[in-house]
Amino acid sequence: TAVHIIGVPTDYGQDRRGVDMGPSAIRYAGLARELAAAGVEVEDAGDLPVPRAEERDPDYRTPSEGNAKFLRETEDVSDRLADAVADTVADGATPLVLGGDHSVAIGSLRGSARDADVGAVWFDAHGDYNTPTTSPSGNVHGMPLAAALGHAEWAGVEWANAPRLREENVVYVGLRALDDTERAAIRGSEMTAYTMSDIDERGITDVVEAAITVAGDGVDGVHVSLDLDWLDPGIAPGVGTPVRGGVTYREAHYAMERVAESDVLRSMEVVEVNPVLDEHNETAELATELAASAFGKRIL
Ligand code: DIR
Ligand code: MN
Ligand code: MN
Ligand code: MN
Repeated sequence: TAVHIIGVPTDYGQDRRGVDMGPSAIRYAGLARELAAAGVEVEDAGDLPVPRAEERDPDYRTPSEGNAKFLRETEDVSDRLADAVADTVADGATPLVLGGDHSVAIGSLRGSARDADVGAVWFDAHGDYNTPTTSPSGNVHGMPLAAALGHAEWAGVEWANAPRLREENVVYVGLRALDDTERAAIRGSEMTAYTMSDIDERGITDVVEAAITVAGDGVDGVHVSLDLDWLDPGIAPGVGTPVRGGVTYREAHYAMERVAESDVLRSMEVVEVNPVLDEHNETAELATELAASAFGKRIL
């Protein structure tokens, strides 16, 4: 496998500055070296140019005038990222997108699903299924799955939709923090949701196996979205919206090892690493190790 790294230093999608340094922090933690050690051919495509949030006006509204912030900027980044991801896949390589906040998933999903049917596994504490009118925060990092699936006000928003991603092939793993409207929308959808309670009850092996099977059913490949707040904040403190009770170091590694073994990975992103909130770049180091596992690194 060849992996192409695409950095997307955005922080438009949430309120804490610093997540735009995620791509640097992850590279500094040795991503290319770790992937090479895993036997992967690596090419670093650098970062997409992302204008600084301070130089922009967050207040442009629509889709359908909700409260979503920086939508114009998010559209611009999503368009360019979708092209980069689609081109990478067309070249026969696997894109590894480094966020930035989770709004980058809009572009990743649209690009990955441009010429193929794809599923998605969402490793996250959160549902990321808000819309500009249901969102309590107005932060687009809480909306990318709804955007890609064309849910509610996101319907027909061409730059945000991934028409060849179907709800039936979208699976959450490790949910533990949902907004009320989000909870209702997820219950009413065709997505599959495994919460932390499911992991407690069935174990990570069983849950991840089921997730990959559902996401990969009848599609050409699977997009893996890894939000570092999926992990317990004790081991991943450098995230903007930590939620206690997350997965452990070994559970996370096992899940990524299983992703590698399943051989369905079409594209991946690692998001929400914020080195400003972290003391020794621990979270970026963890992100690096987990990406290496997802691309085939083994203990023995
Ligand atoms: C919250 C937080 N549900 C929101 N979402 C996060 O702002 O919509 N997603 N942190 O990862
Ligand atoms: Mn997220
Ligand atoms: Mn999250
Ligand atoms: Mn456009």
